[in-house]
Amino acid sequence: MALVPFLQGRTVAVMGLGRSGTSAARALTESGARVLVWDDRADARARAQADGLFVADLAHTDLSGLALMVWSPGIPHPHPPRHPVAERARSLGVRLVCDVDLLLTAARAAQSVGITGTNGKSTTTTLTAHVLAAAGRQTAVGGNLGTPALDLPTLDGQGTYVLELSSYQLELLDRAGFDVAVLLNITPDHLGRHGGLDGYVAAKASLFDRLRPGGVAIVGTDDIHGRDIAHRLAGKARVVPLSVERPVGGGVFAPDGILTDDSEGGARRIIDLSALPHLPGRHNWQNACAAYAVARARGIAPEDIARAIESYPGLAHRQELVGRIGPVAYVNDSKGTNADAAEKALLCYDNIYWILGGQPKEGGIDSLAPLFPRVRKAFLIGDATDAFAATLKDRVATERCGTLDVAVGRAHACAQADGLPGAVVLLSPACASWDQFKSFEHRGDVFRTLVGRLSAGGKAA
Ligand code: UMA
Repeated sequence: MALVPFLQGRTVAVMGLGRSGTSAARALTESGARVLVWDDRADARARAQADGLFVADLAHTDLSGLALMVWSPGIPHPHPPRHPVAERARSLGVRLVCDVDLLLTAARAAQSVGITGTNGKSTTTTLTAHVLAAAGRQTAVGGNLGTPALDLPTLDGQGTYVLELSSYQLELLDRAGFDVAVLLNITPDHLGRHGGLDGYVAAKASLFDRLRPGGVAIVGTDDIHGRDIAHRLAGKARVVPLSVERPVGGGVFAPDGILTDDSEGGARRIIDLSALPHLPGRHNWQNACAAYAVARARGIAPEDIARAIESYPGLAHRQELVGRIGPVAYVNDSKGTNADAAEKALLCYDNIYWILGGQPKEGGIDSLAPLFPRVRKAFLIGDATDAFAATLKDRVATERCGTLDVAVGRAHACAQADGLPGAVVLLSPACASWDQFKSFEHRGDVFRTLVGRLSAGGKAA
């Protein structure tokens, strides 16, 4: 746990008692602050009270003398529906910050890398941390990824925080500074929360307002927003542009899968990414370019970075290769909870035995139609079955399987019978998991177990 000594003896409020709020309340209490907590849910308040925290209704309690309010990133605040506690805090001049701001304000001596973007944040964050750690650097990795910032250790000047940052967290930064800031890409997301696309882009771009003097801005330039931001930063900070569509002068790029570094005068081929099983697909080439650029900015030699990228084990539930039986690969992409994410996986393979379905998302899978020719057969599960069957009708052979165990068994049987080269049984559901599972992690774990049983010669269902 990181301590926040600058708030010792001060009164601090914590709004929201999920992962980040609970972690912040613990760290602040440990740091000697007087902590008031609140959550709009009664069960969360009851848990906090049982844990010995001081629960106070922040909409009505006296907030005078409050040093700041730690706001949980997931609670909407500036845009409708406006949150009454945020309104009240602002009217009283109380700063709203998230846990990341407290961590980086408290641990100023440490180096910090902030990574954002609509897609690819988690892979880039873990890959970056893997490369730094492989080079013997002390690192702590967390943020939006799952480990709340204040659950990380306090690092000194030798250490580096590698933090995945959501647009929600970026809006709640005040004094945090970054030595390296990465923006991977921007496509429309969370628009309601940010009052539209402009608000979302502004939240993402605000990361670069927090660059420390001498800091490095690493910017994906394959979308118009990234190109604009890189253009605006030119001359104000050292900018390393990234692309997986074309060579970019002064940047790091991999349009053909060969990671090439032109950031230090003269293009230099570093590593062939197309052969790496744990970083499949063009989107992962961009993640690798970003991690490479961060590591170079931290002074790690290109050869060492290349070796570390090669040894990256990949992230669970994101195109995770969980088994091979005969000619067939079994890939767990349970994190593919919407069509955009599933598209990334479908693009990587031919001869796909596709397991999909669950709790449907708006828009369904219509946008994936151009990729349907890659699918040999679709195996449908969960609540989305009827809707997806209608979309796939007359375009892809489909089986209604109901549950994941049945789908894995059927997909396995079909793939093995066909024996096609490069065949993949792919769980990339394009749906949330909550109709049949606790979480996408749970769904992916079940898939892994079922494939394990098949590998051992058993049956999935
Ligand atoms: N709550 C209220 N009032 C409200 C809404 C919520 O009191 O009006 C309370 C809830 O009852 C709950 C708490 O707020 O107790 C939840 O807070 P939260 O939504 O910020 O969730 P945390 O559990 O603290 O998790 C947050 C991030 N969640 C979000 O930003 C939605 C996690 O990112 C992050 O891993 C975690 O902090 C640790 O840093 C998740 C996420 O979905 C992965 N992020 C979004 C994304 O990636 O798209 C941005």
